[in-house]
Amino acid sequence: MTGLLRSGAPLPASVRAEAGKRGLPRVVVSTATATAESYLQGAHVTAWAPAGQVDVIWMSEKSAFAPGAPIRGGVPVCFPWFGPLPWGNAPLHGFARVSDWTLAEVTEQGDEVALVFTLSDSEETRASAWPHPFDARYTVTVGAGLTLALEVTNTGAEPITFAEAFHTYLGVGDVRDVSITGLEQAPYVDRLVSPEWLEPTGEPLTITAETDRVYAQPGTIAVVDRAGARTLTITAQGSANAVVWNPWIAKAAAMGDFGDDEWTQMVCIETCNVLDAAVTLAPGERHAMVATISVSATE
Ligand code: TA6
Repeated sequence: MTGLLRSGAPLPASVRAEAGKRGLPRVVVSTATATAESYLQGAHVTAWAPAGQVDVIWMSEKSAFAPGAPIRGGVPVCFPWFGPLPWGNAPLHGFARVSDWTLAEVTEQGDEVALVFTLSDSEETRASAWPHPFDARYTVTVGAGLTLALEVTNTGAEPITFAEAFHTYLGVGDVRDVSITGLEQAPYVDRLVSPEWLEPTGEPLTITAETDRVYAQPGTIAVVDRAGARTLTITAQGSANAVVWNPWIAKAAAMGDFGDDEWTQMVCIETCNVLDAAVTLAPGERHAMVATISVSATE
């Protein structure tokens, strides 16, 4: 899998390119501080484990890894829309996560490795439900933390508006024994009930049923994973929302690429700009959304 890097430059010793599942190309990072992997399809991170930790990123055993189909688990990059579109046969959560990104740069900085993926408008995207010129640059920095940075530039002559999300699947010991803090003061939409914004709950979120909520202006979010004896913390910049999702029993059973019993091992904490926080860029403008995930022992 040489030549994966657009420039043709050799990869650092800590990074290898290989054929991943179902032959889809991926890059694998192995350093003293962490291991990680990302597929070029969707620039989709499918693994990240700091040294001494079990994987923080959850993957379904049933993910299809089919060309052009969403990978179940990991960090889907949702762009330029979130969720289903009310019109057209558009893929759920946008075309970015089912597109082939280019691995433009790989750099080692101390004990971190930065992978830079790029995606721009193409004949295919211009024929989609969102036919606008754009450049997207997605930097995945692998170290004792995982930093995801999506920069979108409006390369056209008209304003563009888009939604975006890191649809991050986090692995937990048992989602029924998890407490999620940082959302106590955030208004939210319960997408299972209605589109109206509800008052903040004032307390940590626990998962006791199918959960699909959009929060406005969340703080730093912490997933206290008691069964996994660790806390996963997500800090964000350039993001107005967070989504919390767990399919619970029935929805997990209804998804062909999701094991019936897997729902207890994951929770999605999605750093995003969605609903009325969709991003509008004037021609030439750029917007960055950044999320950093870190792991600590649970007090
Ligand atoms: O972000 C939550 C959500 O929109 C849920 O409503 C459910 O549709 C889920 O995403 C689907 O996730 P997927 O990885 O299949 O796109």
